[in-house]
Amino acid sequence: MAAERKPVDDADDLVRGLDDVEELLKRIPGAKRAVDELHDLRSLLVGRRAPRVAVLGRRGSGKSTLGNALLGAEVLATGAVEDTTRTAAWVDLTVHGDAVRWLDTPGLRAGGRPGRRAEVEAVLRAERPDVLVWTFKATQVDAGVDEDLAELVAVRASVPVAGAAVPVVVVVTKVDELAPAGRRSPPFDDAAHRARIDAAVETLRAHLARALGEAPPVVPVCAWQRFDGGVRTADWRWNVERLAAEVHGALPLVAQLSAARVFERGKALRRRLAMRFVGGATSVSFVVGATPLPFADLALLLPLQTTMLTGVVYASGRSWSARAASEWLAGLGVNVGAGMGLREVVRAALRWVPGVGATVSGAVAATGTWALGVAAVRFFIDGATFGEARAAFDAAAKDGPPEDAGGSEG
Ligand SMILES: Nc1nc2c(ncn2[C@@H]2O[C@H](COP(=O)(O)OP(=O)(O)OP(=O)(O)O)[C@@H](O)[C@H]2O)c(=O)[nH]1
Ligand SMILES: [Mg+2]
Repeated sequence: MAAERKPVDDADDLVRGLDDVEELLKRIPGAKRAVDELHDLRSLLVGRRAPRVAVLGRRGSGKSTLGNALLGAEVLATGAVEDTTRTAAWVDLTVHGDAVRWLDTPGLRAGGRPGRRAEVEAVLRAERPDVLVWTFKATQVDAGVDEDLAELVAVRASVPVAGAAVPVVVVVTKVDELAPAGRRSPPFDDAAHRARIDAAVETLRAHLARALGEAPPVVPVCAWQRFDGGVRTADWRWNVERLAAEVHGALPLVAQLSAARVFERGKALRRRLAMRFVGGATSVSFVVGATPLPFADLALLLPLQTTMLTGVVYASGRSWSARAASEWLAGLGVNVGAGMGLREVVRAALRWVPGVGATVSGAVAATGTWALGVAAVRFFIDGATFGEARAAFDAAAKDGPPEDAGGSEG
């Protein structure tokens, strides 16, 4: 388990390498953006931790089912009888080889349980969630909603402020129940049904704007799945990708890599995060490569490219080692010796980029990083073959990175 959570084989080495890059960047006037980018990549990979997601809402509104839908596994108890979840406690869940900390709460507004909100607030105060996910049943977005909204405002206010109030993502659950009779399963492309879903979202948006004075994302979903003995036998999930994207977007950088892995319908997120590593490493490589000696040399590109490749592989949901890296490069046709560390492997790959000698220019450094990153994304994220990844490398090495390869895009 501990080994699984380590970002790379030789994490200490990598951190020292990134420190060296930062030292260099700090001596270069005008490299502030590159320093920020480097910090972001570092937070994403080296600083990575499990996301903390808290799900709240009325009894029986589908909170536990929603957790199972996002994670794609039967990890939380659900039930037709209201009040299935009885206690609020953070739990560590392991799904798809990564960890997430989840707070599944008992329904608020439980008649006869006036102390329940205080319990939930105490748990939220003790450990701050990264995001509050608040569920409203599709058939309950209007009548009686004021009480839910008052609870949302009060509970959110109980979460310690960290720079800003904790972000909220609002979910309209069980949208299948809005369907005209007899058409309840996805894809919900019936126009009348879609109009009802849109109307429920708009109604809730208006209430939220009034109660919160801001406009959190509101995502309609169907979350229902059936598992028999741990095996999924029915899947009515609809729009869960959107929800995964909204929750992911609300997370701090340090929680984004694990979240992209644990959200089962998160393929688009995984690709975007992988490209963020590639774009960020490319733009920092440019600055490093453009710096005249004696400060910069090829070795400084290695921690950057190692961070990038490790980030791409992790985003794809796999784990990574020097051995896996050399096997991958060998598969692409790069000659790497057996038993090399990850940095040596990356160094070997770099020699393969046209124009790389003892020193490199900014453009060559950026191109080498970009081409390696693009090949890794094609292979690990898109599932391309070695031949296709090699072709992507060659094309990227020929064309160089696009103008806007810089990382901080959404
Ligand atoms: N048709 C349909 N049923 C759903 C959906 N989501 C949840 N349910 C059902 O609604 C019931 C309650 O779901 P839970 O996930 O247990 O709700 P909860 O909010 O966790 O409930 P408590 O823990 O009791 O507060 C269960 O029977 C679920 O199968 C959905 O999207 N569609
Ligand atoms: Mg529950």
